[in-house]
Amino acid sequence: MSVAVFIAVAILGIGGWGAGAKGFGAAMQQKTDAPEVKIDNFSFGPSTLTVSVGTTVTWTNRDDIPHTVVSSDDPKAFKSKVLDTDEKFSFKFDKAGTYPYFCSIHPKMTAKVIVQ
Ligand SMILES: [Cu+2]
Repeated sequence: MSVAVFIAVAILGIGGWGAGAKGFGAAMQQKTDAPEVKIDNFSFGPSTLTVSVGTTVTWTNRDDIPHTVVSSDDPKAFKSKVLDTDEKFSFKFDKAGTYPYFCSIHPKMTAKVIVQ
């Protein structure tokens, strides 16, 4: 094998691996039946979560500080109580749309759920 062919194969190999890994990630996201948003270090992760209609999303407070999960819409689509460390809040999204939310204790913490 010449050096040029070797390099071409190596580049193609890396490109193929990258595309494969991305496809795998997307497939994993769509297959998740019970998606979870982790609250940690004053942020929601992922900050944008896309789910299908009828999905229940669970938020878990992994921070050592209390947080809440409150819909920014009016009227509010959902509102959690104050979540202490490791406490969870779940909400089932029955209607398509974009659901922005925030933490009422730290209003700079914002994120959204997209339901399609
Ligand atoms: Cu908070």
